[in-house]
Amino acid sequence: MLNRSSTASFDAHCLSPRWQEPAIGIVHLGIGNFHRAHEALYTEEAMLVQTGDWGICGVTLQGDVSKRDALMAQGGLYSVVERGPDGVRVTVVRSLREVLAMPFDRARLFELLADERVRIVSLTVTEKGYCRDPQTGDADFTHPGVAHDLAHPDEPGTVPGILCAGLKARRDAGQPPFTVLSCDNLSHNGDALRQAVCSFARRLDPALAAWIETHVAFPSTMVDRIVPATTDADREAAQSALGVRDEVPVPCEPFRQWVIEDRFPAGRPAWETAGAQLVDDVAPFEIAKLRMLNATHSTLAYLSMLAGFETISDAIGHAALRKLIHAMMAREIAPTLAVPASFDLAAYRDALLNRYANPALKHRCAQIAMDGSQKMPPRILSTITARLDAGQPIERLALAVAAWFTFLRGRADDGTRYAISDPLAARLTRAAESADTPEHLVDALLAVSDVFPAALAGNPALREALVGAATKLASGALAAIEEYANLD
Ligand code: CS2
Repeated sequence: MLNRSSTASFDAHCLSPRWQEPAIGIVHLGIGNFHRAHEALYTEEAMLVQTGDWGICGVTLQGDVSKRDALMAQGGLYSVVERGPDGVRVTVVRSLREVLAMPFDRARLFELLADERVRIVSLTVTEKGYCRDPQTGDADFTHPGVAHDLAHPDEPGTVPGILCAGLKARRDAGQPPFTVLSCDNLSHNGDALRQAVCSFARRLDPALAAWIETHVAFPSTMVDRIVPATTDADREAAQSALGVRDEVPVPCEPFRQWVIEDRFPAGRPAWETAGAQLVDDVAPFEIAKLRMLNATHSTLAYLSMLAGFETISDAIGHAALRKLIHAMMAREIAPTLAVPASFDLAAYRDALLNRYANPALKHRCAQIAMDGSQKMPPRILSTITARLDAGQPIERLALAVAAWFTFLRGRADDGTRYAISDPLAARLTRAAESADTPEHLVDALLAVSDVFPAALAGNPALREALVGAATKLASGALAAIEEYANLD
């Protein structure tokens, strides 16, 4: 099994023999596959160019002791299995030094958050992990976890609660705060997190909220790498390359990108040496990625769940679906994006289509289809709103939303049943299952105000486009794909 004391067999798969074990300087909340194939790798590469104590302590917030135990049994080591059209490359990553599982390891987490040597707390907790009220952007005070953390601020379990408790410890000890770095797919992710944390702190201790507002940096980032769930094929690929067993490898595509707003008062790894782009304003990159990549990913996922394509590469291999996705980006999404002149949107679009076609990745549509209530607003509804405001057509985008609605009935066109995984699953499936016509389906789901703000839900052009698309989908996704691929 991989471990830190016997690297001989897999030395050739480490990035460099010149590795010095760093002390922990980053606590990362949400130690899923994405972080391990992205920030942890950038951080390792950066430390190889410029030494520094930027070891990572990863935290799982779901009480997943099996993940902690599997990683700790390997001393935090794991391999990244990069799968490209031309083959597989396996790299052992060493920057992860410790793994904790909340709530079991709370004392150790708070010891680290209070420790001045921890200068960054980063996050990949997915959209729902922010516990935001979708209407106001403040922490959602009706969320049971948030209510618990307000009543028991010393035993927090949510992101706003944990960050406030950690920042309070710094302030009370007269120490500088850590920088808080969101790496999730939210629009303006730094500002969104700052608002959730400060609104939570205001309820608890207004002076703490004021201190956070003045002293804590929440830079925004755009993160990009397609990272599926681990399968046995990845364990086998790692073992055959390394000669030892890795129980927790991470598969990913060769491509990766990280654009970071450069505001780190307490310092940061030299991530730019590993290819990260440090910029003054991330917004154009972030919005382009959400609206082009994540939006078309979700569209492919919902249409595929209905039509029966298992992976993104299967879906994009279907000629009409590829044509539809190309047109959706070219005709409906790209024209809404204000990007710098140097950002070539046509090249970006074509590169995305090539990344989707990677046959080695096996990115399952069911994985992307999760949490639609959290994903649709920033990925697709933002573009729909911009186009409706400008009086522009939205047919293809409406097909994407109608595909999500139809997906929420819980069965594919061939009758296969699947589960809906979403924080709003109960409400969404009740609405979808009770509808007996496309009109009812659209009306029942437009009424979910956590997803559709009143102004959007009441827009007649949106309703008409959704009813049209839902009607087509009712007679089969493949036929709807053909028809929408050939729109003028
Ligand atoms: C995907 C993303 O699962 C999803 O919803 O759209 O995880 C996507 O693979 C990444 O954002 C790519 O950077």
